[in-house]
Amino acid sequence: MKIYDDKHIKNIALLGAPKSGKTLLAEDMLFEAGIIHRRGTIEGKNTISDYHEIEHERGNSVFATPLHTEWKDYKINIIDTPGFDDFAGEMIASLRVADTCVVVINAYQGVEVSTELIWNYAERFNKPVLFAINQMDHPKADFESTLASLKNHFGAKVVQMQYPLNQGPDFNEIIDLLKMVLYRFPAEGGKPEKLPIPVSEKEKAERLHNELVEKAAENDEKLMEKYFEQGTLDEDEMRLGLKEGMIHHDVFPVFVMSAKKNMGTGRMMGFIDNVAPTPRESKPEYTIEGKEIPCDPNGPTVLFVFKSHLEPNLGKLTFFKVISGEVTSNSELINSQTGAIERIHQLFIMDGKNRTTVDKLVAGDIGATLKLKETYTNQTLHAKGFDVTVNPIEFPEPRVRVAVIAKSKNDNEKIGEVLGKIHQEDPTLEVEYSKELKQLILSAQGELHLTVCRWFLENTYKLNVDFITPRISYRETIRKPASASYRHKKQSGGAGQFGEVYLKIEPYTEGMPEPDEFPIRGKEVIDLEWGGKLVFYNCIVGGVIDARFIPSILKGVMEKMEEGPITGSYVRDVRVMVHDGKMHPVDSNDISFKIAGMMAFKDAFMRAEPQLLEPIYDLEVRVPEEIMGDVMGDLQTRRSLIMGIDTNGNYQVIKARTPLAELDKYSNSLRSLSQGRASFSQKFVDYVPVPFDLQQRLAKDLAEVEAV
Ligand SMILES: Nc1nc2c(ncn2[C@@H]2O[C@H](COP(=O)(O)OP(=O)(O)O)[C@@H](O)[C@H]2O)c(=O)[nH]1
Ligand SMILES: [Mg+2]
Repeated sequence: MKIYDDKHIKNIALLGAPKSGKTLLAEDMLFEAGIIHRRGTIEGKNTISDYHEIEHERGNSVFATPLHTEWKDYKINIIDTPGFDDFAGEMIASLRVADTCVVVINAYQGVEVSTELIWNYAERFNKPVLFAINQMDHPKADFESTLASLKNHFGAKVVQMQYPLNQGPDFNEIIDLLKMVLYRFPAEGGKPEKLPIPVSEKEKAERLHNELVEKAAENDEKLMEKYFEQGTLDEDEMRLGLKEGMIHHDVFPVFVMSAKKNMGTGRMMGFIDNVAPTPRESKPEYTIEGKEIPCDPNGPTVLFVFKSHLEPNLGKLTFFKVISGEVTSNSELINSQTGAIERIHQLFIMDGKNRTTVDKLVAGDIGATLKLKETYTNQTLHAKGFDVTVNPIEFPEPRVRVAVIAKSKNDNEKIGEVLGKIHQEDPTLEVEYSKELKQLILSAQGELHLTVCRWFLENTYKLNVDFITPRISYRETIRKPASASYRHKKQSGGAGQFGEVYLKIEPYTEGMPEPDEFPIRGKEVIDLEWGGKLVFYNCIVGGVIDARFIPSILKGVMEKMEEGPITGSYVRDVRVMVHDGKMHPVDSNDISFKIAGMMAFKDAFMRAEPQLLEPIYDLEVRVPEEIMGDVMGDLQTRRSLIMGIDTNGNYQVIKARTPLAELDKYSNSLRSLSQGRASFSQKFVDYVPVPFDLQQRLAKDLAEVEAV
């Protein structure tokens, strides 16, 4: 296969709401370019992009799939992404390495909630955007209202490149406003006839063409001058202006097509060839320290791994973009994060499951390799002596959590291990054994993401699991001061045990004055692993407790802090003053004082108005106007505090603060309330007091567990 240099490579990501037709469009692009000779269909489960068994089972994309076409003199690398929010990780990684985002819009739905989410990411990465209005052949296709919804959401930078002359099942004609021709497609699609614009359309086409010329001129002073001098621009000048506009995120060209009928894709590919920025023209990459890495084929080799996964029957497949230099099939590179030396044995261009071996890939290109030992998603490989780390992708925080339980006890350990591996490939999925909850906690982007993860556990790794609602990590604290004492005494044959402790406890707050009730002999401030503090004072006078027993008392207190008196949860934000006690010359020892300390602490704690705290999250829910009421109502049943409502285009953004205990299956409820048209994100904020009745119920639950 031909090696393309950085001037002849275009990297695009196909993004868009589920079912807009991204996968079929990718198929159509490959077909148009002659990479494949037969077009697969979604229903026939035989597209190049959706080749995984799980994608066939579900009937939609789950993974981002890199593909390629060669169109005219260019290689277009295409990454087909899944549209569901649950697979945001795949989408973001693709967006990150693409130089142009092709946002596919369904011609009968217009802009959808997921389109907006994708848009936000494209904005964040400041990537050039091109809109592809697909499904023009659909009976309900409505070009004008779809275009209006684009302009409404994304403003005046949305620039019409084409318009259809007909739509719905008869769709076969497009007027092109750059070339000023009419394309008429044969019934089977493919190469259109080029015809003059009919008289009846002349006026409209001229008007839109002039708008386009103006848009193209706006982005370059020289072009602007020319435009004023000549009153117009030629095709090449327009291309130049549009390219500048795309790079600066000032022009979002709109194309129309039908992937199903193979009409219009070729023209869009031509535009990508001629106008969309090359990797070198795009914004450069940066190192983690913020230093620019130029896209230079003669520079030192730097690869950025944007995706890796275990491919059945093949092994680990690693996808990368060549950020700088070139990579050959025997390059030896270093992983900047782990220091591991990785040898590239084979280099591939991937089209779904089809591999084409190549000898070399240069800066700007996208490729894959097999069997890297220790390199995973979001890591950098670089040439020896050029130690850089490409600024990694910031993946979104997980939004759902479950506890994973092996159906067979023997599998418990293996499940943690396998999930750890899955996390290295998909960083939006996190796994952690919680010592506190005594559960293996899996966090993911949504229920669908979990379903896919379970599918892998069961099918790829042959591990059967249950996902259950995880316990909640409560915290315990106190609301007022209290004192208590405890005498531990045991005299049953042999050496006895004796220790007596008097202590006072108080709620601790940052910056509070030192206690003045007792003389302070010693002080220890402990930053608790689980958040909050314990401040422990030795206030013993006259040596009533020997200094060597003070650490034992602290140990006793800590033990109770780890298993709080109300529900067995961690205790936080308490200060303890040990101010009196008694020793026995023979029987006193560490264990006696530890027990006395623990029991005195527990007793004091229960008198100090103990308060259970629960984790609370900030929630941001984006909903279409019409279902605001339902979503608000649902949030209110979840003990949420509504913090504010903002309007953003057609959507409302509800900001709420909700206890974690009420967020179980929230993504499911939201999906069914909104038919998938709403989305949310969540972020841990703090621990807050649990309402009294709930605290009582939880304390009772614990008492019952302990009684068993
Ligand atoms: N009528 C029509 N249907 C299309 C077109 N493109 C895709 N579809 C159908 O829309 C559904 C979703 O397509 P798919 O490519 O999986 O969408 P994706 O989720 O965006 O990847 C499938 O049933 C396709 O056959 C099109 O141009 N016209
Ligand atoms: Mg798809």
